[in-house]
Amino acid sequence: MTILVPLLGDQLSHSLASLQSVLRSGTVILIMEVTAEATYVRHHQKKIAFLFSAMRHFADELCANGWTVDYIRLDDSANTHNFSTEVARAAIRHKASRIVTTEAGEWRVIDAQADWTNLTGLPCTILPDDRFLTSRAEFAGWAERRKRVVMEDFYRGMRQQTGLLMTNGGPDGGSWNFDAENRKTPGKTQVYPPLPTYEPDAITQDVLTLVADRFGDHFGDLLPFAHAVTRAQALECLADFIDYRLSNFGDFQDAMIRGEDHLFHSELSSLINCGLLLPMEVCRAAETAYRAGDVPINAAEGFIRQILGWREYVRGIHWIAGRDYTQRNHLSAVRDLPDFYWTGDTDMNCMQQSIGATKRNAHAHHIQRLMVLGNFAMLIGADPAQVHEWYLVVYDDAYEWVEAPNVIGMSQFADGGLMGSKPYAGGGAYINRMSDYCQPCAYNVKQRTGPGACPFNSLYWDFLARHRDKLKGNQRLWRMYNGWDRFDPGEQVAIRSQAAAFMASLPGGARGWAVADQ
Ligand code: FAD
Ligand code: DLZ
Ligand code: SF4
Repeated sequence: MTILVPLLGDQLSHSLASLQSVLRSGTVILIMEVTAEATYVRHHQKKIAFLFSAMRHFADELCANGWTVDYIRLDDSANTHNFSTEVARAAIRHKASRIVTTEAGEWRVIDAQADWTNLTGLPCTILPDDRFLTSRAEFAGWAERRKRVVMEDFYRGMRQQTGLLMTNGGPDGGSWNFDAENRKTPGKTQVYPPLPTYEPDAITQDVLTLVADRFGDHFGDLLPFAHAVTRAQALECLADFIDYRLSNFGDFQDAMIRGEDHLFHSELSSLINCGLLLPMEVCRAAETAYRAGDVPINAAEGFIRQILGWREYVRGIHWIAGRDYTQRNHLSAVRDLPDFYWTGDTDMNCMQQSIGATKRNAHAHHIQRLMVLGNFAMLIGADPAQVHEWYLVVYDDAYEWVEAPNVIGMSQFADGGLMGSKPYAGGGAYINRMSDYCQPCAYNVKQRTGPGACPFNSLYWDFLARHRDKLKGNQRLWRMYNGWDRFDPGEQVAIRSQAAAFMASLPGGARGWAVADQ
């Protein structure tokens, strides 16, 4: 009798709970390429190629380590293209006596897993996903004990609990947070180290052909494809980041530069989120570089905070927020997301640069995601559910547990402040301060009204005015409302008319890129 271990595409860790709980003999690991996962939203072509190639390489590694793997390829003729029906088929094929699996990262798949006993008549053990540094229950317990679930409080607790960057019970460098040092703009002569690239091997080549054939009408550029797809390559990417980019990570964390897609970011999110890297090993690598004197504290702390703090925190929020989180719409925003989010066809240079990077790489860095793309969507009042779909489709690190809190919570304020204490709204001045996008733009960033005025400016003030009832009590916004109240009434009318005319001129939506049947 066989134990069947279904393993999902974002669970590619040799230390996975389900693998730890069974013996090699008498176990069959089931890995499934299924159309349902590639099309429940129509993921970026590079995202599908990356994941399928990583899954195939991981299956080979498992076999080399003595496991028996049943790998269902997308083009297998008997493939039923759905996790649950594939589990049922495999249970019969292998005469399984029970199922052991690791909990999925989103409600949709958790519900499917919960039905596997029903479907197969076999006992099914669902183990907690222990690749995070906090369990769901620990986070829920922590959150229950507070009035507000603030990331900074959570992060400090995590530093104490793990001992990361701690000496004698206190934070290394004498402070928990060095953000004040982390808002520099790189000079014109700044050199950006290239990312490691990987020539597609035979496995990846096969996957690229398959994706071009089956998903060639999905958003994004499939080629060139140079992504790491194995554990060994992922470790090389980590080492490369620590050696060449981490030391500048803190200083230029919020910068945006034309034509520079990566700057000093780690580009490790897709590798961590699919399981090829573990969050603790990544944090320890940064800490070790700091202790060796190779990187400054603001870099090591800034980076570790992203993983130990933000990544764990957003996952915790996802689970405590409940099943309807992606339907939340605190600001009652209903506009269709303009179709240039898919085509990049806009004369706003900041949007063009950020959408261009997204299309090329299935990646954009944090400030592009938050202060350009997300900010614009919130300012125009785009439907948060459509914004959520867009982010889930376009980024190769996007899974609902991490994407939804960042989009619905942090970026769109659609959860009314569960996650962030104020909306991340900004005008052109912010983008101009943090980037070199404005100088060649068709719009004038210094202008609020009139032909050629930067749309972010009027949209920003209009957003605040439009939502005054909901936002005026927010302590962190009183300065902005004071600013608005200081404009004379004629200027206020002109700003709001400018914003209204701009919004009326926006192109319609093109949801067909995100979901096939509407
Ligand atoms: P770095 O800048 O090098 O940061 C290091 C690591 O910290 C990242 O690899 C990531 O693991 C972690 N991290 C940093 N910020 C966050 C955060 N806010 N939430 C979770 N982890 C974080 N991240 C995703 O992994 N998947 C998503 O789908 C995703 N969607 C986002 C949507 C919006 C609107 C915003 C504002 C942010 C989103 N993020 C998401 C967070 C962040 O933008 C990406 O993690 C980051 O850009 C990945 O690039 P990097 O690996 O170079 O990150
Ligand atoms: C994103 C994705 C895609 C495109 N395809 C698959 C697949 O064919 N098989 C698979 O196991 N996983 C895939 N994934 C990742 C899953 O959607 C992810 O594991 C679930 O959403 C649970 O988080
Ligand atoms: Fe973006 Fe406005 Fe700057 Fe143009 S001027 S790049 S639209 S912020």
